[in-house]
Amino acid sequence: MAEQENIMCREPMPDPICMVDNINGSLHVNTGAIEDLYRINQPVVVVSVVGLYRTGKSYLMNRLAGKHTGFALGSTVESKTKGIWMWCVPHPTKADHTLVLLDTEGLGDVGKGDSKNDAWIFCLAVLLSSTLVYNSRGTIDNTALEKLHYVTELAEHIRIKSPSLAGAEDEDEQGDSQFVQFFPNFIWTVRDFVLKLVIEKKGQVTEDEYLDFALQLKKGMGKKESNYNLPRQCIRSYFPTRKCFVFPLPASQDNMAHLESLDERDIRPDFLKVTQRFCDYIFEKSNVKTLKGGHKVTGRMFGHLVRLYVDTISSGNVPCLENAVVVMAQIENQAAVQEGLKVYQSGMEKVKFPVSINEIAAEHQKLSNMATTEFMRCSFKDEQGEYLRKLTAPLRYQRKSVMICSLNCMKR
Ligand SMILES: Nc1nc2c(ncn2[C@@H]2O[C@H](COP(=O)(O)OP(=O)(O)OP(=O)(O)O)[C@@H](O)[C@H]2O)c(=O)[nH]1
Ligand SMILES: [Mg+2]
Repeated sequence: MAEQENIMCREPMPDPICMVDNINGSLHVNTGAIEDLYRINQPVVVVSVVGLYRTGKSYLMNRLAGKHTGFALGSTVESKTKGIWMWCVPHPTKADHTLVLLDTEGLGDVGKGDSKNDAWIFCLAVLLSSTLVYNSRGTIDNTALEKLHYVTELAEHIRIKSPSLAGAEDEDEQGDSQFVQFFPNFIWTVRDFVLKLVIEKKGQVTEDEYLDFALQLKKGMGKKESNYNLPRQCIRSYFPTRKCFVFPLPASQDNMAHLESLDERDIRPDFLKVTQRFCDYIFEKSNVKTLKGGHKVTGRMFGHLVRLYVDTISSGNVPCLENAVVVMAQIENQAAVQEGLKVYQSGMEKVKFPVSINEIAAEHQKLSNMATTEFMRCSFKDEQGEYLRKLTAPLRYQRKSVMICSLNCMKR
């Protein structure tokens, strides 16, 4: 396992890979990407970017990867990124962690015109990431917030508890009031911001104050007020933290069309400064992805999680956080049993027979303890001890057979 853990350090993924294909409005996992994830045993920090198409999302993600190229940009008006692309890189500041960058298909593409499909892409980004970056151009005005209507639809697209697991007393848990406990941190990146950060009543404000100002609610209960307030209320109540970065234009008009290949000297220093602050913030503050209950997600588990959520959505069902924990626990605990058995077996293979009955009994005990420790390290939520029994039963059987083996060897 230690050797596998180093895979990301020795062989970082050289290029992004498509993780979720979007074919004719239906989502499918790309097995190659999932297999890449299965090989990562490090905890993952997952950062995804969402937002309207052609707003510089892929460019920003490349910056987070510390590269000029990677996620494909394209310089025409047509949308470029399709589905969800993934890039796993060693975390720049957290040793033994992998940073998973998810670049998503632009929302609101007129050529596609499928807002239901857009809503699922948005929903997947929310479900999968530990930090969600919402990217837009211009200003955070009412139009920008109306375009973020996907956030108001999340309550229809995500369940906390499975209907079969929820009792009557859990009805409250079915609502969106619990989202904040499980949702990613939220960052709004505003691109090509050319105004001054000044608010009439407050004077100069910070980027975060600007976002808070844009998210202020209107008084009144009328339809107009509630339409205005809904996306703002959702952003305020669903995400545990909010942060805003405003980016100036990155280069002169002439250079904008080939931004990707521009020399760093031709990028405006004030753009580079914000980009640096943005990247530093993500590297420092983005947490390891966790499941409901707080269990840390490794690359391997993340692969299972992607498969589970995408399969659920493509089969017409609503993804459920509680179900995900149950499924993850089954997969991880089964693997934990195997890891435990491996520890026992590799230890026993080193014993040089013949050995006395007492010695083999002591060795069995020592290796069983090591196997159990390994199981405990890898397993989670084995509350009824179901999987621990799947380890201890074969170990008991092993005890008998090594004792017999020892006796036979001694007789010879
Ligand atoms: N004006 C401006 N252009 C940018 C910025 N960042 C990138 N671009 C350019 O805008 C175009 C689109 O950038 P992408 O990063 O591909 O945008 P996207 O949001 O990923 O686009 P889709 O994948 O189609 O949704 C490219 O030509 C980029 O070079 C920016 O901050 N401002
Ligand atoms: Mg893109």
